[in-house]
Amino acid sequence: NLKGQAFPDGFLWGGAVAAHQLEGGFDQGGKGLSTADVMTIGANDIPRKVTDGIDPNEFYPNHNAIDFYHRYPEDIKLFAEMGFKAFRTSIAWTRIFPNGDDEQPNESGLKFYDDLFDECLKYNIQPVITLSHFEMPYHLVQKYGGWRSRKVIDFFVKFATVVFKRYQHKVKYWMTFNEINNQTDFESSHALFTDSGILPKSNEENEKLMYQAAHYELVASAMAVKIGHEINHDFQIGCMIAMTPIYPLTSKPEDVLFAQRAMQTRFWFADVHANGFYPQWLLNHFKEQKFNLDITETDLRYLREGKVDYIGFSYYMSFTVKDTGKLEYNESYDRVKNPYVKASEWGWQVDPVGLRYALNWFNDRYHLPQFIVENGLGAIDKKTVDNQIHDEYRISYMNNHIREMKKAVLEDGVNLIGYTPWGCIDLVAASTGQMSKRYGMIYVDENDDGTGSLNRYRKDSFYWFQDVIKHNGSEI
Ligand code: P53
Repeated sequence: NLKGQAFPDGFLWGGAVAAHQLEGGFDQGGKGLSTADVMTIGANDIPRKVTDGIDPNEFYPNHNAIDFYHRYPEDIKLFAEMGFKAFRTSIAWTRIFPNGDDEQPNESGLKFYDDLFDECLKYNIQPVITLSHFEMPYHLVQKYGGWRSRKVIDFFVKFATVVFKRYQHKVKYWMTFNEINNQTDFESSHALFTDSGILPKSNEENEKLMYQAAHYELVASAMAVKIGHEINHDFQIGCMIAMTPIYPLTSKPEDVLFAQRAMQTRFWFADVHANGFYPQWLLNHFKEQKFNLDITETDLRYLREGKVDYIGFSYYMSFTVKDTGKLEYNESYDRVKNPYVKASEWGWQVDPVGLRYALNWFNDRYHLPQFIVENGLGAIDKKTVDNQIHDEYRISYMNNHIREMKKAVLEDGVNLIGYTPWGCIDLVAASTGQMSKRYGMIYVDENDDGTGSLNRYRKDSFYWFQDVIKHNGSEI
């Protein structure tokens, strides 16, 4: 029983968001069009469309999102009231380099983040910054084909260098690419687009596209880590991995072996980030598939020299697989239902114990500090006539996850920096573009079609989390 025991001093309790999912102001302050700006709204089983530029007959939920661009002082004040020590957001690349290949950065975009970070620091809230969170300049997609192109490495590194220099006294914790390993699901409708700005053509092989793009991103990430450390030795620059442990359905050896290969396939990205080299099974796979990827000796040197300082990861759910008679894991087809866990309304398998498993798995594999930079339950909330939101399902989800995380830290000895649950304020969902798939502890009065007052309300989970932070987790 760990009740009464607190988390280590300085533990970073907070919340997480991403620029395109809450800022809005998509064409303000000189911002360029991003990949997130050309995605329409979808629903649970209706994929979002990606349009070539803006179609006036479509609705793009990210254009105005929850208008954080104008309302951030009010929102950060609410975060401070909850007791946040950290606030994870991303920098919209298109605010800094509207086209991605511009000569000079856009001063008004740089100024926006200066003001935003100052506002956080005013309340002793540390900004935790992702450089690329599911968006890139749309111009880089049109002109260079997104991360298909090696040229994009230079554009990204230039962007990273500019913001590292500019915010070196305001930001200590950074991450390079959000959920870089989501594109493992290379046949899904959007993983390649949101991670890499790639819309595969019919004559292209998605798997090869994915490995090439991921390689360029990993090189860009390593270069950024190296440059970042030169700019400020105190920087902590991490990767960001979507951690979904993959279990074998049974103890049948073939199930277990397949689950292991599935984990290797989904998490080799973290191997490269943290170890600085490719695992041999994957190099063998490239050879066997005759991918002939563009991987140079210089690239490999960068990977060795730009290893990450910590493992940042999201945790929402676990996956399960069973033997398919082959060892190659295909995420789009090979997942099965786990009979021991329940799923959310969006089909995400809720599994708090899997979080403790994940923390131990990462710890054994990399021996690095970890940072849970996303966790949470997407659910439909009801606001009562007197503006209350009784989201006990969310409280119970977070409570159960924090309890497992606490065992990992206090009993298993995992070095965990902090916990920033996802969408601490309601925002536009990444997968569906909906407002109604809510994660927040702060309710935003906005509907899927963008209508609503945009007023903010404290949910029951707001007061609950405020209490968790106040006691540094000792009551859980
Ligand atoms: P939404 C898939 C699986 C796990 C996490 O997701 C994922 C995704 C992609 O949707 O994304 C992360 O909003 C991501 C956030 C996102 C959040 O999880 O689709 O880093 O941008 O909003 C929740 O319910």
